[in-house]
Amino acid sequence: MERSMDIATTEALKNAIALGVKTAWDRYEEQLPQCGFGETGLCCRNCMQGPCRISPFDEGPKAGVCGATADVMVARGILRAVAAGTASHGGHAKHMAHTLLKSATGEASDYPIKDESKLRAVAERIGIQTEGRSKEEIALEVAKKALEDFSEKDSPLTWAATTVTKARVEKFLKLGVVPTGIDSSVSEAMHRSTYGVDSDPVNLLLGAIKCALADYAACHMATDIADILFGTPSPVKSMANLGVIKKDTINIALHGHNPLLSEMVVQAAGEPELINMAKEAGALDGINVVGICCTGNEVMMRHKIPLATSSVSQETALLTGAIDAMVVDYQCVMPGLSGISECLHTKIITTMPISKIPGAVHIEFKEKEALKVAREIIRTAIEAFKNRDPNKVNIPDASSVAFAGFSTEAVVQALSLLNKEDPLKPLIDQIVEGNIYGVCLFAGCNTVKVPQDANYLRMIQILAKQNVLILATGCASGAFARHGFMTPEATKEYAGDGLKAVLTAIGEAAGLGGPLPLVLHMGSCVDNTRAADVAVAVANKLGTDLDSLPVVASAPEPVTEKAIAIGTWAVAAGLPTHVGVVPPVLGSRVVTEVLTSGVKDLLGGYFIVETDPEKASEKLLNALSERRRALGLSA
Ligand code: BF8
Repeated sequence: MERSMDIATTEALKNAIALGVKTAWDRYEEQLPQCGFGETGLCCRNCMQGPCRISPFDEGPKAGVCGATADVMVARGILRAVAAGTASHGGHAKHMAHTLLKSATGEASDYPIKDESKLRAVAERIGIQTEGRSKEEIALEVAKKALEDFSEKDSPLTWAATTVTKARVEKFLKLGVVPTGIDSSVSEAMHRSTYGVDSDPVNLLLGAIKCALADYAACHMATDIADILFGTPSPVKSMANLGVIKKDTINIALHGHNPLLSEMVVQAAGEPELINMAKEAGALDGINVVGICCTGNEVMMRHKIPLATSSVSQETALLTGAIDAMVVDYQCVMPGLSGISECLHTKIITTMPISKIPGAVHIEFKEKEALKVAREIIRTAIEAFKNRDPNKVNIPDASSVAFAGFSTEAVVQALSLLNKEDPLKPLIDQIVEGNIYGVCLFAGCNTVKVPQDANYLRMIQILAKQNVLILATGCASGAFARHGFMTPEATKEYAGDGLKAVLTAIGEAAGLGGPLPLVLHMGSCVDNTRAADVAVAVANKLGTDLDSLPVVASAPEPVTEKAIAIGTWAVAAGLPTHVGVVPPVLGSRVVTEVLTSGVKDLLGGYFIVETDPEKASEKLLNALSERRRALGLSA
């Protein structure tokens, strides 16, 4: 099978052969054939009487030692995956909340509040008095309220209850799936899925929905606080793909998720003293910071930092031989990076106490001296550069322009150019008239199981032609960015006439002299909540709920447990949600049926599992058409 649709990635993978190292694709091939029990969710290791496996065929065991059936095993597996995703986003959000608290009390002076109007908007939304108060006073209360959302409360999570429609909250209350703590939801999920607790598959799936709503709250909180501390993104022009790595510079790749670290490295990399030090070491063009995965999206949105690569191809950045330091925090950082760095001069720098890699240098990140740590990281990169072997440098000459920075606020701002008093009206009008047939949010990862980007590329071409407005986050953004889909030129080439007219009208009103890009880059994976905010605002304005809007979501090449958590909350929010890789659920008819259809009656959203990108596009278009018809719009 082809590994990637991207020429730069394909080119860089040739360096792996020259260097004699393995990448994710090689390791995947060594794993084949993968375990059928695991693939279908029919393997349980939740106790030491196991592992137990259930035969999908007539012959063979139909229950584990404890009596757990296929339905129980699969439902428990999904719940645990959602819990792991929620723990990850929760850890990220809690880290942000603690830093906001320290910023407010003056204990973390490297983190001043950059966006006071966002702080005030968030505070007002969650019921905190803002009038006549300093930003530090407000921030302190916002941070405390955020931290309260982690343990068990006697009321719904603030960051969930204040950010979805009222009708959704009522629905969640009725179903008993309202989370009252982010961390406590994770612990409840682990409790109810352990040996001999919840053995009702439908109840377990309701547990997964409850935990996923805690994930949503964590994601929203992470985005809110990132904007408060670092500024709410607005449109910027940047570049994407391996060609952004430069030969004559110190190249520092920022990889992971939390902007607390990457913001500091970007800031320190601009300091004249360090730039001079880099030049003295022989890097004539100074210091070049590039991004990978979600932290890459964060710094791209706020600082135009180019995105080198993402997700499954993260190792290719090292294969260029020109990355001097890869600085990581947590999540989606492959342990395999370390093996590749061993035969290069590259330093992998871990920074978080909970995320270390053997073979890496550990420079621990501390909020109280964040800039100092960032400077040390840069000095380490400069030292590493001195050992760079020019014979091993081979940077693919491929990169694309990519516009990013479409936060909710930026989208509303762009729409306000068409109608200052009522910015959402033009969006709603265009949906009603059919110039925008619907909206699709692309999210999630790249996987070894699909030629990298293949599903994204096919689906966007079909959907955009049918006038579907495309939003993207996470590594979906990376996929579209490196193939040039985040440009006005892509709008001209691929958008249907209606969509092209709308994007052109907004782009021209914004003084771009042409259309907005075909794909609106809304940020990292936690920033999926930015897209949710736009949908909630439209639903509130129309006095309706999310499950009646022509909005769908797609993760065409998903990988992580975080993607499962996000997909589950997208379904809970009422969205038809496509996944392009079959999750480990096929071993249970009940779970498969509930997730792909039964849940629709309860929440309006449901999963569409479809590995063929053309059929997936068709199914998403059908879902949009069903909603348009129900609203009395042309379908
Ligand atoms: O959180 S899209 S591979 S980087 S999980 Fe990871 Fe998937 Fe990328 Fe960001 Ni999201």
